[in-house]
Amino acid sequence: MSQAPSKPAPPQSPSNLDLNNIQGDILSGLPKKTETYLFFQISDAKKFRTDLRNFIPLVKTVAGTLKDRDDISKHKQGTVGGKPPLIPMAGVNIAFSHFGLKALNINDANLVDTAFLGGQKLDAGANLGDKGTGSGPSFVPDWEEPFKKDIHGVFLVAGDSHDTVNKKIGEIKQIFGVGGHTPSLTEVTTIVGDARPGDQSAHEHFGYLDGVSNPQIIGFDKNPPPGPAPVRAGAIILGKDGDANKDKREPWMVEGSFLVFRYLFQKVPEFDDFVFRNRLKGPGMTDQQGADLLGARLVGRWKSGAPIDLTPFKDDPELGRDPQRNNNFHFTAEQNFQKLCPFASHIRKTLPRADLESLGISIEKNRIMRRGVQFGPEVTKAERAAKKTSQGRGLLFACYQSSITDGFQFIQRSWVNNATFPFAETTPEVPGLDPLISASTLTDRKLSGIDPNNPSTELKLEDQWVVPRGGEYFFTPSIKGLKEKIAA
Ligand code: N7H
Repeated sequence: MSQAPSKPAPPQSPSNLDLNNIQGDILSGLPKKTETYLFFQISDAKKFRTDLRNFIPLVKTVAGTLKDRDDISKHKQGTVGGKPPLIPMAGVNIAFSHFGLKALNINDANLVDTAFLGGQKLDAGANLGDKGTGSGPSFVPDWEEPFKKDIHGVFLVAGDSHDTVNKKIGEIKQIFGVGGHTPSLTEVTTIVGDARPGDQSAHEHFGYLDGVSNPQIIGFDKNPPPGPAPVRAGAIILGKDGDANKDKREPWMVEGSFLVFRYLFQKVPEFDDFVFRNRLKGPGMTDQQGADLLGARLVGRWKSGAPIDLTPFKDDPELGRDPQRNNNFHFTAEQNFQKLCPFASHIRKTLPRADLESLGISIEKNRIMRRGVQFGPEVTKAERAAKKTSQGRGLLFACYQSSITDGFQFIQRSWVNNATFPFAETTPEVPGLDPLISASTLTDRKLSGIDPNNPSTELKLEDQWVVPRGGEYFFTPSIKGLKEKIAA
């Protein structure tokens, strides 16, 4: 499904974005039932550039992705009765780390972002709070071995099935001579993510609907549903209005975006056990309802996706699947209070909405476009019975932004890992830490607001149920950037 150059160009987006120039995953999300991340090192820079020229036509742009999505919905509409078989389809994107650009002798100083220029290994200890040994520049995170190496780049290949994706990966490997006598890159590691089976396909491994809230881009997203204010394109795309470093960008940087990748393992049976043991209790509430209520208060949404700010005590699956309503809340009804939604719940920590906006603080620059996929098998009976994980599973977390220091890094360091955010001095209780993704290296891990009737009661976080085991910061260039700089 690579893009044929002869296709008529779709109309330009009114936000002045060239949809044939921007890689597809950034704004429209490559359609996927499965996605492979192939991480590589460049072994022969000169040959890599030549090979890259042959690879560029495979890259799926936003225009190509929108066309794929349109084909998928027409295919679904045209099917009478039952679920139609999926259209064979693969989408390819590519991104480079600072170390990859360096290996290609490209000066990337005007990308400006200190997190990107230092790399995620360096950031992991001091700014993200990952476990590890040593300190400062000699910090070694407690990650899987391949991620301790310098990774130069990554191919993202998403598609309907392993067959289609693997065929596309075969094509890519052939272009770069992998397996032959003169490869221009070496594979560091390959990770396969898969949507979960059946009715859990859009849910992450703890069971919560994912991909509900992402920034709406002014001029690109037509008729944005009610919810957080749409953002200018430059919050996500470099060189556009809303990119704080717009004036510094060189032509090859424009219409690119920073990609953060995190290899996050989830301890599902342990999380479920914790939630059950600490379940909330109330008149007429079953044990399972009490556990579901606690889980919903940790996340800020029920498993159906329904936000607890709108339906605090009972799940409402219809609300959960209604895009016109499921994001239409701002935490305004309870400024400085957490009866409806705990300050430290995952979604309030990672997008505090009116908690900041009501103080006149814009959160546009902190928005990230999330594009994760699950990995690993379903929890087995044996794991459930033992209340202990024995097989690796979790989230291949990915997000795009025009600044990692204002986006992912800021959210993790200044909000998630900060017990006094949002602003404890204006709130009656100390919020505490994000129960899902705050760093295990922090002491006194706890949060308040769990019991709606006694918001000051604190819950101790006994474990870290999301364990970072790798990652890197990348830059996803435009097609022009690939052609005119990286492959030039
Ligand atoms: Fe989160 N989860 O299943 O509980 N996340 N997240 N996340 N997350 C969100 O809105 C989850 C992680 C954000 O706009 C939902 O799509 C899990 C990291 C942001 O209202 C659920 C992991 C970071 C939002 C989860 C994980 C973020 C968000 C609600 C790791 C960044 C949007 C559904 C394994 C530092 C907030 C939805 C908004 C939503 C879960 C990781 C950030 C259910 C399991 C590392 C910005």
